[in-house]
Amino acid sequence: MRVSWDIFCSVVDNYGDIGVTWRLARQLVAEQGCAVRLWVDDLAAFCRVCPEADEQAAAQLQQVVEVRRWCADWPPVAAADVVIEAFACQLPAAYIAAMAARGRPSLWLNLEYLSAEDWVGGCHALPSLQPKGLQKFFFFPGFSSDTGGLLREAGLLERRRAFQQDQQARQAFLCGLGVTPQTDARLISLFAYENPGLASWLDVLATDAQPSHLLVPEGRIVADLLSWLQRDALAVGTVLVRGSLTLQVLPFVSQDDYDRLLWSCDFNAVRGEDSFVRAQWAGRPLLWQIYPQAEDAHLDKLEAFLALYVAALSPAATAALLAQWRAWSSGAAMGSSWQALLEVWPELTAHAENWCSQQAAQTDLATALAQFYRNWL
Ligand code: TRH
Repeated sequence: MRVSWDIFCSVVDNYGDIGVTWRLARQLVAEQGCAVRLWVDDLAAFCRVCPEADEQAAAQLQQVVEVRRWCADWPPVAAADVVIEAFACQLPAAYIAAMAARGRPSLWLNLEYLSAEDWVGGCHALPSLQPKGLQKFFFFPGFSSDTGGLLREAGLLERRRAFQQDQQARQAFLCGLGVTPQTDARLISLFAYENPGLASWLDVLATDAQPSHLLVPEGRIVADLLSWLQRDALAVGTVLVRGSLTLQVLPFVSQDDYDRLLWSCDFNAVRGEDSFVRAQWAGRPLLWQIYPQAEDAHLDKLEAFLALYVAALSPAATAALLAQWRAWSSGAAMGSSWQALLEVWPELTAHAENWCSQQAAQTDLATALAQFYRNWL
């Protein structure tokens, strides 16, 4: 009998909640042989990361994952062997009752947001007693061996490296997106929240000696791009040139194509949680815009990750990277930190690959979850 999993995803905003749970669901099916239902309360968000999905369907099978619309009117369903409430979303009361009513109650896991903070290792896998004999555990993804690790599909890095070594594959992929960069252009992807610092970065790219080609998936940062361009609109696919800088807005693509986009670029600006992890697996220098939280709580998380990420860098590369990431996450001017970064570019490029290999030595999150269930039995 296949182990059954129910994953509950309530979309708070953006695409990280659905992005993480969809990726995890696919991996549990493909690699752990599980039967997975993914309950999503916002199918429009799901359709962004899985464009072939049907926004209207109450139930659909996508890549062998049963995707169910999670609506207030909860249907009576049997509870699964393992239940994941993603990011502390509230399970339906009737479903909790069904978990407890099983011969052997379901294993209940709260999958937490990713953080590099020290306390995470101490809280990972801690139980919390629930009524009716149920046990809930807190499962923390993370960067160290005392956490649940990161989402990483089997063979991902081998596929990524093969793609990066195959110039034709890269060219064909980019061409399919309507992107034909100049041969000497630095290719940069930009997935970001609104950021007043963008204009200063674009200024410096436009006057740089080396050409850059900036690819911007449709989304929140486009308004800042338009204001720098002094335009009202920019259709997807249109190519604009300002000095050394070529700009292009791209369509929002499937998760797998977004991976290929990250693999194709020399530098990736990413945000939130899932794209941040994917940029690390791309093995290329990256810039992270952390999801902003009330009272600047996100800045501690940023510093915690930076402390890990710069540990093996030279003082010059450390200074350049810290300055750039801190500036980007606070909306400050980016010109001088970008210039400093260019000075240490080869070191950062090598470091991105080393960091990727170091992180890949950890057990991945889906495997860790499946192991946790087996040990719990
Ligand atoms: O969309 P986000 O800003 O999500 C955020 C974070 O997860 C944050 O922690 C959370 O609190 C908040 O949502 C509610 O960034 P993130 O996490 O990178 O998610 C984006 C997803 O979209 C990711 O799975 C990659 C995917 N994606 C595509 O599939 N195609 C695309 O073209 C792009 C640009 C992204």
